[in-house]
Amino acid sequence: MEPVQAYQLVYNLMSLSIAAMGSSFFFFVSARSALKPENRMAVTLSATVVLIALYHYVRIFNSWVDTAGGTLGTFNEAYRYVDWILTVPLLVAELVLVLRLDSKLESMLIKRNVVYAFLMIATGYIGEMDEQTTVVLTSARTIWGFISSVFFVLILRDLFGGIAVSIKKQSKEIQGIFRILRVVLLATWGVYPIAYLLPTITTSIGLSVADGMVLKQVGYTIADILAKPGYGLLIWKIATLKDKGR
Ligand code: RET
Repeated sequence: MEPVQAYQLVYNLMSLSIAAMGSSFFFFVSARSALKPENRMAVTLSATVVLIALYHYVRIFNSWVDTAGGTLGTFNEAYRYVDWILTVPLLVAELVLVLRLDSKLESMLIKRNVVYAFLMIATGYIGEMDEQTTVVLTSARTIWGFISSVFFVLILRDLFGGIAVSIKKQSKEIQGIFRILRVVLLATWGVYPIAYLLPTITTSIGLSVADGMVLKQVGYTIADILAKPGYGLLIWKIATLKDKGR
């Protein structure tokens, strides 16, 4: 990729992300007030998530511009991790909350998965600081990435196993949307570990180190738009069905 094109691609995606976070914040705040009070919490969390992300994307965008895409100084990746460490536990919690499971199961699932989410991001961050650009199994990027993935698998195990049992008690419509939501979650959350490893494989597939960094930013940014506003819309849809008593 030409350096200028690469810079602009990421610049435009980050700009789109700011627009997506800001507009979806407005939507979630308006939509939540139309729900019955007992169904509002999950949508409130969606609004909180996109507001946190709006702030961080302004910082991320500024860092991209200030460092000319990492070519004039170090692009600050820490903003993403601060954003994720705050938002991923909230995203997990809203998924459990919107289903209105029995309160014992609900509190157990939330507590456990909030801890897993926190550890997944914290351990991933340690590896992210390693600027490894070739595949080396013993590099900090690979090892911490692996440790982080263990927590990722534990979250998926609860979402696909733990919750699945109580999902059978939900209405057919909610079961249908929940299935879509799970696939969306797997497909979008799965992009993060792939993007994380991209910088280490680009040189082996004939791309440059700079391409690897750009593709990682593209992957993280698109995944964030789908995993926050996109996911929030599905959560809102479930909340509206609960509202109608379905
Ligand atoms: C890391 C490190 C490498 C291994 C794994 C990772 C997973 C990250 C995930 C992030 C999800 C973020 C979301 C943000 C939206 O608000 C940390 C990249 C497994 C799953 C959903």
